[in-house]
Amino acid sequence: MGNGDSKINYETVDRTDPDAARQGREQAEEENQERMRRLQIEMQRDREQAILEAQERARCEDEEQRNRLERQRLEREERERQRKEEESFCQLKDALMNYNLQESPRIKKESFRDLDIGDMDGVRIALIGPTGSGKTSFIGTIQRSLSGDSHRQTAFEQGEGKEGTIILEDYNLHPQISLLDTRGFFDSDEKLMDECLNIMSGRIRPGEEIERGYDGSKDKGKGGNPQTGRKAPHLSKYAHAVIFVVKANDPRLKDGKYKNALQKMREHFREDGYAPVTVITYLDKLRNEEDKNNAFDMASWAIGSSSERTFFISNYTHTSSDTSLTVERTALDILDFALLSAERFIRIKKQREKNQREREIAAGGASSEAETVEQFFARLRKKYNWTDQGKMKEVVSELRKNEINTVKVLKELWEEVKGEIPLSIGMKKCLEVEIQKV
Ligand SMILES: Nc1nc2c(ncn2[C@@H]2O[C@H](COP(=O)(O)OP(=O)(O)O)[C@@H](O)[C@H]2O)c(=O)[nH]1
Ligand SMILES: [Mg+2]
Repeated sequence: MGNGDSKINYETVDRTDPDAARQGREQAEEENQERMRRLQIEMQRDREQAILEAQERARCEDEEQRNRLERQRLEREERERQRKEEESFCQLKDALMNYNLQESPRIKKESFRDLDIGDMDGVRIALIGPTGSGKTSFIGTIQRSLSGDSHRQTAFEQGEGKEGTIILEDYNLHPQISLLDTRGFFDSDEKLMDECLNIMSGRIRPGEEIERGYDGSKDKGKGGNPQTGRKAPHLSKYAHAVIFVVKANDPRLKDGKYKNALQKMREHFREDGYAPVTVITYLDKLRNEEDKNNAFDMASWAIGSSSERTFFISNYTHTSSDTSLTVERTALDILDFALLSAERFIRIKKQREKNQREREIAAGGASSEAETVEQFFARLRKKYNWTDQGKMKEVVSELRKNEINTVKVLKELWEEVKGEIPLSIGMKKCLEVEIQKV
């Protein structure tokens, strides 16, 4: 890392103004709820009709009429099945539209118990795959499945000449979900690929030299972009889940070079705790089950993915954009699965952070904001060989009376309380130094 002249541009794509986006979301949500209400009415009507038909069937003696009623019954049952499917799709859509990591994660809420995720502003899902595999179309398909026609296919409308210059591009799909489109990834040199992976998986740690990676060239006006010019990415800025996107029967997948690159990435991700999902696009070009099996075998040979984590989809494209419940259902299922995977990743990372903090505190090392005042004083006592334990207890209980329980609060209120703390000037000096380090 470090001294190469490679350059990664990482920008947030937001083509709509926030107000319009919010309005679009509200409208889409209302439309979806209206659709659910309509379905419920229709389903109720079907149920009523079913009762009437059953009565009619019981009365009926004529053979021909009985056959007619039987056909009617089968048709109605088929209709009911479709409506149930549509309803379940609308419910998933509603849940995803209202997605909130803190309030309503897709994993059990208790999974985050004892972990502070208040600093996470959502989840980011990275899409990885060769040029032409359908990444951008897939983003467009998800966007449309989630927001209906209100912001139709914004991901499709990107400028052409960008490929190759912008390698990582964030789409704000939803206030809490963004999709990271990796462009021209496979075509660039290996060093650049490494750096991309490092940023995505948070392997480049705070303090390392990566500012140049976050090129601020797109940062003109608008008060700056929070993604760019950032020195050390916070967990909330990493990719939290990975989706490999490959085109069904893409001949490149047979090439050992691609296989190498894909498996190298997979290895890299595994180490970091990701469980990547695979999406095989161009389902519309597969004629039968055998084609599908072949496509799966080829993708799985190249990526090493398992069948439980692999999905097939026919993306919405410029030429095929008729609304399809099957396509949208698949797109949202994949999104849902990826969110789940992202949340598990966040949980693992947060748990690791917490363990690390506790170890550091126990070892008397670097302090943290969450450290309690007791822990803080215990640590300082060891470090500076303070002997007067009674004094220490008195100070802590004085602080506690004033609702100062953690070092963070102590730091914030230091100016107000420092005069009142019953400690020697020397001890206060040490305290001051340590508080500054927090
Ligand atoms: N028939 C079909 N075409 C697709 C599908 N997904 C993408 N495409 C087309 O494949 C081409 C490349 O897709 P694009 O999303 O730009 O790929 P990217 O380079 O990975 O972002 C475009 O012409 C798309 O319209 C699909 O599922 N079926
Ligand atoms: Mg693209």
